[in-house]
Amino acid sequence: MKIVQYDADISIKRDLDSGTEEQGKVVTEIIGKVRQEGDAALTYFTEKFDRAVLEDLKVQEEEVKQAYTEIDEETLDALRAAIENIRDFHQRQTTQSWFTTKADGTMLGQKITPLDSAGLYVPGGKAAYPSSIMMNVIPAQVAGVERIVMVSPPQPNGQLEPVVLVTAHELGVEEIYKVGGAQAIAALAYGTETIPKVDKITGPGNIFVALAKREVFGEVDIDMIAGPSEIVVLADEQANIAYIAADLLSQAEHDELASSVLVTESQVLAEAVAKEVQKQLETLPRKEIAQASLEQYGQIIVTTNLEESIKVVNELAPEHLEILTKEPLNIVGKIRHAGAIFLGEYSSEPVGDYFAGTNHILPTNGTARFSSPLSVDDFTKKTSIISYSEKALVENGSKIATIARLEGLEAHARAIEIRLEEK
Ligand code: HSO
Ligand code: ZN
Repeated sequence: MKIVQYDADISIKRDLDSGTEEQGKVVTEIIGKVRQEGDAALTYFTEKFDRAVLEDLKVQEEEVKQAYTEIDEETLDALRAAIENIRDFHQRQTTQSWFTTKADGTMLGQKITPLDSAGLYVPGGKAAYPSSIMMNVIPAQVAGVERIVMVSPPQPNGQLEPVVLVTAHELGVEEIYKVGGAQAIAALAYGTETIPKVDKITGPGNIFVALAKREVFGEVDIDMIAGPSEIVVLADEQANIAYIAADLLSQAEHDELASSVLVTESQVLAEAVAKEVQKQLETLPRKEIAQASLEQYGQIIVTTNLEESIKVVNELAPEHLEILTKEPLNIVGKIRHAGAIFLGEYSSEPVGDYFAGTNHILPTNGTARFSSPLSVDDFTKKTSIISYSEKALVENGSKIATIARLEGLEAHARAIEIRLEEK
């Protein structure tokens, strides 16, 4: 990893793939065909792109039963424990509707309603992470979303990954369709004979999925388009070198575009971590990916003191921040921009990726400046409630009419005044 002295020009922003014109055209065509032909188009594209010939798009109970035979007890135990923790954490995020009254009899309020339905996209193959299924499904369930649907591209034998089916079943998701790519997004957005449309689509996917989500946005809501993973470790001279290296590698292995950064005021620590990363890298199965990520986006930034390190972290606004200093709690209050903050040497980032209960779908690429982790809020909406009393309208009616006429909207003014005349 390269070691650089801090200068004001640092960034972990990356130019992310926003797709070529050609890919955009392909996606528009796929969406058009699904809208016109429904299920027939889904079957056609699944054969073309996934090489799977399907009789039924919907996953049947026997397939779920079969999937259980391929998952061992230990795995099941771990998945169940993670689900419990994630549910527990998200249950604390629920907000209540509220009402307020004034002396003149006015009542105002905000009513919280869950979305009616949500659709989760689960990528195929190795990228079908059970943890990401949990992180999308649980906040929707806690919010009270009644209908939760999953879509995922089948393997050529027409099956979904067993771990996807088992995780879905453990979560209580029963409506699963074997369809992926832009065609799956189109089906969720517009509906087909088999797949009824949903109100919101979430979940990660390849560039075709991302482009399709952008294109259907407005017809339905979508989540943020997540970028590659990022970790920033803020450490002082006493931090454990091997732990820092291991944590930097844990996110570098995600993607060649992932970004792992150490910020420290200790030159000695900086050099030791650079060496240790190299050593630990050698034995990693995903060495090539991690190495490419570190070469392009890995950095060790050396600052002059802790205050400057904190400033750097806020400028980077990372998805994940680990604070490995003597008193991490003293620093939290000074961090303004980060998706998730991990305190102390036992809070390694994978604890949050899988198990602690917090959501691992977090703002990336500097968007922690203005965005939050995926949460129960993302699956609810608010409705304003207004109840004015006669007294309140009589007292305030002329002010309302004045503003209406200021805007040149006479009918607005009269709608108020017609109620005042009789008084
Ligand atoms: N670190 C990723 C989430 C994840 N890690 C899923 C492992 N599986 C989010 O940036
Ligand atoms: Zn991760």
